[in-house]
Amino acid sequence: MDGGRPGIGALRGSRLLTGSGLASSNLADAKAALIEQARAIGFGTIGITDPDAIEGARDRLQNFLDAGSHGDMEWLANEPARRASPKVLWSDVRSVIMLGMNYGPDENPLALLEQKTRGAISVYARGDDYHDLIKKRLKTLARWLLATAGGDVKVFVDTAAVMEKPLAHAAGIGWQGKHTNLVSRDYGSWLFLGAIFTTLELPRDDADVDHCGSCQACLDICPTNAFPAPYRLDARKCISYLTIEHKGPIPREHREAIGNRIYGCDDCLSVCPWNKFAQQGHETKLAARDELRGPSLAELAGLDDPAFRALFTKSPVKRIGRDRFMRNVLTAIGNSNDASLIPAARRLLDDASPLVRGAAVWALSRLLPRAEFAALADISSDDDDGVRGEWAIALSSSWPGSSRPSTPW
Ligand code: B12
Ligand code: SF4
Ligand code: SF4
Repeated sequence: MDGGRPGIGALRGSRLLTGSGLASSNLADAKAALIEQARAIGFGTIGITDPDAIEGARDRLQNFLDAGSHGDMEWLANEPARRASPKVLWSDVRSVIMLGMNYGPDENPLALLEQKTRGAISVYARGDDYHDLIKKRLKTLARWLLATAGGDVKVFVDTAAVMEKPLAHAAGIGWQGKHTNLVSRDYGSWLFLGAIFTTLELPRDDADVDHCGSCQACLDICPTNAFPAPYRLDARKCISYLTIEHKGPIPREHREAIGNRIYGCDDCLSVCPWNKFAQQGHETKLAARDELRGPSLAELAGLDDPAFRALFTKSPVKRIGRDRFMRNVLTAIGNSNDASLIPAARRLLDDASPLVRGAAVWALSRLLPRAEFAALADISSDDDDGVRGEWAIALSSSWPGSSRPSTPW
């Protein structure tokens, strides 16, 4: 998800025997002990692969980039050769250890989508930021490996130029489903991934096989039709991209389909039949905080910057900043069909951020009868071209006013 953080942690180790007393020559024993250790510190699944195992991913990554499917995630297009090959990233790497951490939800995320006055934050972002937790655990495991079997290591979670899904597929901890994410027979779609690169030549696992069969539930449910084909995502249409990575106004054609999703989207993950084997996550830091399970849109719309930061302390949501978040909240308000939210949107018409003002215009254009909306418009007074454009488009577009709620004032 996240291209903005430093993603590599390097540790250098001695080649001497220490720790559990395993002989470094006995790499099979080292692997067995590593698996045990990984489970003890909270990784539900682990597999090991050859750094050259994802050769095929290079062309697919290039196709994805050539099609512009990465949108404005320019960091994804930087140095594709490094991204598609662990050895180009680090020539000394001999084995890639892939790890998965279960974050199975305790309720069906799809249920919240019906509650239009509440915001849906995707499951992965309802607790503490997984990057921090997983990075710490990966380092603990990597230090243990150094002390036990020697070698050098680097750890990665999400943010570095590593293709974690194909590597995890090759390491046998699941397969890349048609929604492009890794699916596990033990955890369904709910696994975070992390990687340890090591100079040790550890025994490899077999790649998993694709168990999607004729199912295409994830493709069918996608609200924005973000899959041009099975196994291929156009991120520019994905609600996760639009609400998290995309910085500007949300393109008009996707606003309605976003519904009440204010941070990320879980639809394609939630509908996967392999979730019947999923287990509820046990990491307390990743567990949903009560205040982030469907927070009230009216209350969220009242957050200033300090209040936003306080509410989202340690949460990944904090990363997008208050203005981008408020844009998302206003999009959900515009989709609520609930007149009680008009005052909240009305107040944000005067916000300091043009991104927020523009989104407030759109939300009000959806909630107010035409005459009342037009009476609010003072297009010439906004000094931002984008906001003036929102007014102009809203005023000129056809008005399906009959179904609009009346104003509460
Ligand atoms: C960029 C990114 C995004 C982007 C783009 C997503 C994408 N699918 O590429 C956006 C912002 C949209 C995004 C959204 C999400 N993300 Co994200 N994201 C990443 C990131 C940083 C890089 C992914 C990447 O390399 N994309 C480039 C494309 C080209 O790679 P790819 O998806 O592997 O593409 C493959 C397929 O297209 C396949 N392919 C193409 N054609 C064909 C044909 C056939 C027949 C086959 C078999 C395969 C195939 O080959 C390609 C190469 O393997 C990774 C972390 C990492 N460093 O890997 C996290 C990561 C993928 N995200 C993650 C998560 C949790 C999410 C969300 C669920 C968050 C949310 N709830 O909102 C959504 C899911 C949306 C979705 N359906 O993918 C997790 C997924 C865990 C898992 N179990 O797989 C990761 C691994 C982070 C982590 N460390 O846990 N994300
Ligand atoms: S996360 Fe949502 S919008 Fe993105 S591909 Fe999956 S269902 Fe579609
Ligand atoms: S929903 Fe069906 S097609 Fe999609 S990943 Fe799951 S099994 Fe595969």
